[in-house]
Amino acid sequence: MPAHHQKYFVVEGNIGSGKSTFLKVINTFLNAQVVYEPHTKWQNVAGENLLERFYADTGRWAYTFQTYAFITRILERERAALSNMHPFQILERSVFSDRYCFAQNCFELGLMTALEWKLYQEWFAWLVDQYMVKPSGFIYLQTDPKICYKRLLKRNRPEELSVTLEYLQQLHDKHEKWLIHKDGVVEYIRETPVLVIPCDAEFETDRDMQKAHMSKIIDFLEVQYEIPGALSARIEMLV
Ligand code: TTP
Ligand code: MG
Repeated sequence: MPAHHQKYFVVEGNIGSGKSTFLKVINTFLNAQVVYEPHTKWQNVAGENLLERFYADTGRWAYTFQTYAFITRILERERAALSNMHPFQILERSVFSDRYCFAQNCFELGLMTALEWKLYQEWFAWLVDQYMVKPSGFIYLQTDPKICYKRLLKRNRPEELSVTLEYLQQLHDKHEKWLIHKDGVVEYIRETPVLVIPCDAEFETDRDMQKAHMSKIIDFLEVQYEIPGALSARIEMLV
């Protein structure tokens, strides 16, 4: 099916909130194609580690990083769509979290200049309006920043050593502002439904918790969007 015809949902949440772990659970239980965040691409751009540069000197690289994150997210979804045998896709983050959480935060902290922020917003608005397929819904993993921080330390990615609890708190506030309060969000996605899943409790190793999360997702997908086949295939594992 062509990429622009495919329905997709987005799992959103702070750094370390549990998105990748959540997508693995979806992959086990549901008939959906999961598309992970393309961070390995950011770690090797013609031999350079852009993610590392971004964290090492955010003021210098924020704008550059955001442009590359935008394009790689779109290409990753389209590439995956070409081989998708499932009725829909579920993505890890989107250009919208880039815009409303990460880029916005960089600007507010003075890590993007007013000029860079203006340029970013101009091309973002145009590309989103002219070219993007709208997400059918957001699945927001709402996790206490202190718990995100613990999970981050556990994962121990070298590029993320400079990430502080304070930074995670700022990003958390941005997610809440965007997905819960819909504050300052463009018309384009203001009406897009949001399913909130509290994710403070451990679920990486807790099968019952995983099933409880999946039941919520299934209700969200099937009741609201009537996606045929969403329940099929692996649903028997839920009972
Ligand atoms: P990830 O699922 O990797 O977090 P994320 O995908 O939201 O992060 P990013 O924004 O960078 O993409 O979880 C982070 C770490 O926490 C990982 O090592 C797994 C661990 N973890 C647990 O130990 N228990 C849990 O219940 C969850 C959700 C994650
Ligand atoms: Mg992840």
